Amino acid sequence: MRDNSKFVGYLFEVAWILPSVAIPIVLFVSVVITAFAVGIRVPTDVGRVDPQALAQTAPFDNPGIREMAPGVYEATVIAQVFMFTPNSIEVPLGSKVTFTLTSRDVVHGFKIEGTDVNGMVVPGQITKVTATFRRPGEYLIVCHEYCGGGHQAMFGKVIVK
Ligand SMILES: [Cu+2]
Repeated sequence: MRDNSKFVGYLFEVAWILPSVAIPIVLFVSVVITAFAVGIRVPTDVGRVDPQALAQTAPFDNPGIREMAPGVYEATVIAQVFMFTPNSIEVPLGSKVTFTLTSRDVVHGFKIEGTDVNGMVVPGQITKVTATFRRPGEYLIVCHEYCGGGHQAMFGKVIVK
């Protein structure tokens, strides 16, 4: 009687140990498969750039705003601790602006208040986000990925006139 209950206890232990070993293995294998076999990419993966060579790589060698067509702009912005370059972008009312972003150092965020622009800026990756500014005023750009001790001071603005 006593031996039998020990055996049942052993079965219960095995019944818990097997899944607790198997589940992490299944998770690890699925991460490896999705990373290498399925080719999972970061969102808005539009290209890569060497973060050490931004000064020599277009368009990041010349950050700023460019008019591509009437009312259509392209803004090249570099994020780094703890600033955006350029820090202030001015466009006319109704402009459609595509932001081409990358980071010089660590992961940053790029959120423009009052728009649906909300991107991650990853070193080595190019991020593109687009917004149309239909309301005049100042739109705050904030870094919303914690990037270090001065993170709360990392912001910029879009001025729409
Ligand atoms: Cu930040």
